[in-house]
Amino acid sequence: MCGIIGIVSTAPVADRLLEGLRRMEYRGYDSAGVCTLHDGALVRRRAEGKLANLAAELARNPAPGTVGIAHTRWATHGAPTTSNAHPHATGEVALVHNGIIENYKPLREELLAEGRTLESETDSEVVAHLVSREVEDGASPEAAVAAVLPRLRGAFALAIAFRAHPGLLIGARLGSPLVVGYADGEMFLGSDALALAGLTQRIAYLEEGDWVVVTREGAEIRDAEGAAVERPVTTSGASAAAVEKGNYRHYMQKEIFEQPTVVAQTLSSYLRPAEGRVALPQFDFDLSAIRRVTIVACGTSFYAGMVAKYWFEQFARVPVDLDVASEFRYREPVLEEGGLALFISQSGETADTLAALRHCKAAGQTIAVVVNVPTSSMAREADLLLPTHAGPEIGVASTKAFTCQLAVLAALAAHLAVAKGRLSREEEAEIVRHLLEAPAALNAALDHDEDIEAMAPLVAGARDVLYLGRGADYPLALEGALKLKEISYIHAEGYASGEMKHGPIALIDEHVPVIVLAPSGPLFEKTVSNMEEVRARGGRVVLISDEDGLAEAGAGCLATIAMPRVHPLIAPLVYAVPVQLLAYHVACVKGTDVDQPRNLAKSVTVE
Ligand code: HGA
Repeated sequence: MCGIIGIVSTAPVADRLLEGLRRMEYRGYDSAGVCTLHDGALVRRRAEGKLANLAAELARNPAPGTVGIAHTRWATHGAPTTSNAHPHATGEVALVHNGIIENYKPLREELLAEGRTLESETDSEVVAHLVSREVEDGASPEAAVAAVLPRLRGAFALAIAFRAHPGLLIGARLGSPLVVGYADGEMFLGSDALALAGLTQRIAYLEEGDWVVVTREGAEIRDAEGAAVERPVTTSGASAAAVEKGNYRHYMQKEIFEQPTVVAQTLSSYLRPAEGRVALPQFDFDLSAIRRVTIVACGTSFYAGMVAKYWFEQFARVPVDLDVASEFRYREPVLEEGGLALFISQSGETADTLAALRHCKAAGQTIAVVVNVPTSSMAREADLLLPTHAGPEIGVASTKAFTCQLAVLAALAAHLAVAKGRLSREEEAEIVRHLLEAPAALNAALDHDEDIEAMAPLVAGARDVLYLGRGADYPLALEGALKLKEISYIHAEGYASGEMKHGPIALIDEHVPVIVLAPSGPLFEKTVSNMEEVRARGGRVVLISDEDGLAEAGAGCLATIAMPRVHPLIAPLVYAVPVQLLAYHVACVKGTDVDQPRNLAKSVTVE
């Protein structure tokens, strides 16, 4: 989603603002802009499209100044044009915004009725004018912001610069994340610690409703009531190096190949191999008393949750409800006492998921979160924080975060099962043993990269693709289809193998590749029968299976992809690799923008 950065310094800021935007470009890339304060004026530079266009604009028309704000946009209101790009400015105020001002229409009417001219179609611009109006009427920057914030409904992270006050910026957050960065003689605002990696590691996280006045000397933070508050300054581990592509062509490719390492890293904080035990971080409630689990997430995280539903029910015999976050609150879910509500999100800031979390919290549920950013809003609001240790995920299409989520969820399922008395010590040790095999199995799966690259052209020409899987591999079929849609723009659907005959089979012809995920095991024969139903209708099958599966059913397929033979528990982690690689190589064949696919953005902080 939109990325925000602000710097108050004594040295020129434009280059560093641009550098910060580069680290955040994965969040949004339809336009970008910078505004600095120089010689008593606001100097604004904006450009449509990728950040390179803004860099070129700044090369042509530099933005001098030692104080400034910048933004990379993922449009919600108004087309991705230069005039809709942030910063939005009046003569007095310039502002960048992440979020949605839900009541912008009446505010806009009010401003227009006063004869003010608004230049953009965005919701954000009204905030610049509201603040500006106060300043023009003689209010100080602090008083202007304090007067305007209570009038805004919706979600916002804001950074505001004032023409007549060149030594300060004001930031505010409600619903969208904003951090304050501390350094000697200069201060920063940013959407997250990663945005400020390379500038500072000393970070304070604003709480909901906080706003902050930032000067070169420091920050004065106030809460929603205007009372001065302290927010702890922590040392962020985010490093600029972690946001480099290394020798890889794309972030997504790098992140796919990081999976053995980061899954091992994640597992190491949940498993005690020597004792054959699963261990969770500290928490303060009785896991054995949990009677129902409600899992809520979006996108790829939702599919991780879907795999977890299989595991929780199979191992712990606890009933699981599963919802996409954007639907959850609005269907008035029944949340019984003694329920654990589990939220899964790479960023920990996903607006729909965060709103669902708060809904469950208000309803008295115990809150657990699986997030990749341990300082995120979800992490801070949870009773049980289960971090993944995937490192920064920059590719918009999630890969390593997904497999790390699965690793954590498998550990949680086992732990819950032990707490519930459903798993003996021996069975727990057995699960630990299988989970520990995952990193090596992921490596073995990655060894087939070249085979997958070689067969990608067979899929790249298709208009539609079906993915089939059964049991805990069914969510993988959904995830495979999502990955392909996201980065290659080919229409793809995932189905439970047995469901195909109830409708989607009508789509089958020789032009629709059908990707079948079928590790050998108890469900293999059934899936192969569904595959035969496809073939009997002229359909072309790509079978992803292990040696035994391919020996039994590989003949006559359009292509086969060999996977290591693994225990069914870790099959969803391992089979994530070929569907990720297939989507990746198909996108490369098609020449699409793998890391910044059209219309998408990472860390979806708007509802
Ligand atoms: N509503 C603003 C900001 C969008 C945003 O935060 N996206 O993540 C706009 O459309 O410019």
